[in-house]
Amino acid sequence: ILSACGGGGDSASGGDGTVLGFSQVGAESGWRTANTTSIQGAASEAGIDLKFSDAQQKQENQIKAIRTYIQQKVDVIAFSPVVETGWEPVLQEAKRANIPVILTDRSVDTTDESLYATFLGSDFVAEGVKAGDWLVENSATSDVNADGRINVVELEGTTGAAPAIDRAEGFREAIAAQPTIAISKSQTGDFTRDGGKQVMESFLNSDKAIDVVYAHNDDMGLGAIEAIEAAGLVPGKDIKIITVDAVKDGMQALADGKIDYIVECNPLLGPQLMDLTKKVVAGEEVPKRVVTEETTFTRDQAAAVLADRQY
Ligand code: GZL
Repeated sequence: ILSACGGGGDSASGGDGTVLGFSQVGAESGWRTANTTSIQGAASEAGIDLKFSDAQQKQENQIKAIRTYIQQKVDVIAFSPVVETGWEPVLQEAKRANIPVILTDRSVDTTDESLYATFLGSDFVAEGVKAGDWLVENSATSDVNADGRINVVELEGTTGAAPAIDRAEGFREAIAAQPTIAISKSQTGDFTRDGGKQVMESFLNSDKAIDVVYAHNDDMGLGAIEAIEAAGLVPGKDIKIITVDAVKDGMQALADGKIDYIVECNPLLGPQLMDLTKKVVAGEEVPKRVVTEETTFTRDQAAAVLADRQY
């Protein structure tokens, strides 16, 4: 879906005529819709003419959109790569067309760093480490099975996506500090609420001794809560839940005691993206990597900030 929105390129909107072509992953989660809102709002604020496309989580749609932006001779292309691999051909085409590319949110797996000007987004490995560290620090209070082990099941993000790969890696790095913690099952729920619910239903059907769910985003954690309650169990009590994002619905569940800990992944990348876009157009140096600022939330912390959350 290609749509033009944001500040017009003409002087009437105070715009400097910069045209930014953006290919978004889709609208799969609360995080994603908040990210889109931030980008569209920031483009209007900055007077940048935004051409926006929603790839519905399909890489071929993102590649098509990038090719369209190249044909339209936009000033800058930005996108959030749905998966890490398969981008070099279309990024070579953008480079040959002298159109700079900004990666936002997720990164690509390439050794040729000349294919993009900068990558603005979170450190997903660090997010996974924060999630694992919390479990290690709270493993004493977590219900352990008769065999003294803490049985973790993992709801993975989209297969091949940087946040899924890195959040899995960081979590495993952290829980290695506590050998009683073991991940018994891991399956993708594709970052969606329905995906998390369906996978959690299958986990519960085959395992009655689950102690912890580690979900790579709030939406899958919220789906898992539906499955846990449908099975007659109490989320946050019978089964502890750790998620990543900190969107409103996740923070509400945390404050309500159904989720135990949330690692924030900040979706409000719009203003920084527009600042980087203007710098790149002006030919100014930009850092190759801009890491997003973000924190973590316990139950009490969520309750304290819930009313003020923007998304
Ligand atoms: C993370 C982002 C992930 C979110 C999910 O930066 O790519 O994709 O964690 C979203 O909610 O679907």
